[in-house]
Amino acid sequence: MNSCKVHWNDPALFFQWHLENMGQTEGVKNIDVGAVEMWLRGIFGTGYVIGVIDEGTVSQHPDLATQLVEEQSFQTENIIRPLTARGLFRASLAVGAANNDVCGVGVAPKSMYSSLSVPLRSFSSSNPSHIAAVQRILTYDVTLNDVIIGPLLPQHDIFGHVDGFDAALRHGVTDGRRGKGTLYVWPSGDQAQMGRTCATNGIANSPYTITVGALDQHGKIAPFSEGCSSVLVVAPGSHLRTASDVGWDQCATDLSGTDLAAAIVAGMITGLLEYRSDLMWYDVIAILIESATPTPASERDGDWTNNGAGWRVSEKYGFGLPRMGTVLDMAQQWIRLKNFHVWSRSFDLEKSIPDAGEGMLMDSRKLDFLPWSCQVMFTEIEIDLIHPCPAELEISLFSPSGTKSTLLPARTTTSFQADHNSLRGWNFTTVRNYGETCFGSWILRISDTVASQKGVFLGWTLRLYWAERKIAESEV
Ligand SMILES: [Ca+2]
Ligand SMILES: [Ca+2]
Repeated sequence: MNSCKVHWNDPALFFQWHLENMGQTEGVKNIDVGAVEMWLRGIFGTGYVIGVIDEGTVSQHPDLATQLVEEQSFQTENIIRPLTARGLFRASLAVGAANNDVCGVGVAPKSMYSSLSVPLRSFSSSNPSHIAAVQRILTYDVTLNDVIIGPLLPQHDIFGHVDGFDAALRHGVTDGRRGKGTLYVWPSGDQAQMGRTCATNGIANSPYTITVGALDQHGKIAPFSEGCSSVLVVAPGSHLRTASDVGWDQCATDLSGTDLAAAIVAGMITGLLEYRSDLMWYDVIAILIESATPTPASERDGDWTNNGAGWRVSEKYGFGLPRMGTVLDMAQQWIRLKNFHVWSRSFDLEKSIPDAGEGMLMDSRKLDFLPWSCQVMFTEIEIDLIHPCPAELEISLFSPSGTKSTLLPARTTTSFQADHNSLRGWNFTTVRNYGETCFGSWILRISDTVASQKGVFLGWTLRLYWAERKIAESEV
């Protein structure tokens, strides 16, 4: 670590390349979140609490024990001790204690964390008490837990598309953080090599979550990191070093996961909130998007496109890597967005989907009653269809500006749970239309890519989320 600038004695700090990458682990300089830049401005996340969803994250480790807010934690009674330490990794990457001569440092070492425990390994979406447990922790102490880090989940195809999670997240962004909105930071998922994508993860697909993919120390996407049209940003999430309960004062090394990248982003967010406590949840998202940039390695690897508003975006990398120097510079000038709107319209039609054909197109027609000032933040599509094998389907959305979002790629059947024979009320979100005009025709395309099994399309709902942008007085 740059000892000329930061005088902390934590022995692993030097190796925590995600905080400041100088090539110390053979990575590429500046592939980091610029944490030192933030600390040098006197910002450490002071006064904020990050809720960590896991099977329990209470530890006597010195980097964690001092950071826990027990009264804002929720412990499930039947979990005595976590069998996995992932929640501890996440907590220490976000808020691990600094300058205690132990292990490393969190991105926001003066933020605190709460432990929101839920049985993850046994989770079943057909068990109402499991659903209720997740709904409860998503909004537990919602006015006090400012940021929530989501976990990796088994069988996440099913997990998100459950009635009730959307309502819980909406409650969090409406009432959380005393009306400014809880920030939900969610991993995109770690099973890309098994053909999975976050398109089928309903919570990662919510417009109310910040979906994060994982970078390696060279700035390339980690091979396990799932992509989809709702990935917002990427952060370091491969070969990391941080505190856990491997030993009283030890560091765990060589850790990887999109949930760890999400934890790092959560620490960045409390730093941003310390600097600008007045920001609404959607201001935070807009600042992350606008400050993120493609890494040099991603330029050779990504599927970057320019959207209609000139923002570069990729399904693997989202808008790229945000770094705290730029985030704080932008926050200093930021004029708060106002009047967050959700506009929606449903289109019902019962129509069989052509089997193995070109696909069917549905057109929203001109939305000429929307205000001209409407600039999209997120686009959400709710799909209602029945098909014996939804994995044969590919669903894409084309914005009025012509930007394509693959809402659901055609996949191998193994990536879908066997008991899915419909997509009834499934929501897909794309962030790829950020800044584009709402105005014009939105075209949905559904293709059945494999001959034999056929389905029926019942209807869709288009939801546009946007906020009004006030023009700076200096620009008038
Ligand atoms: Ca430490
Ligand atoms: Ca078919």
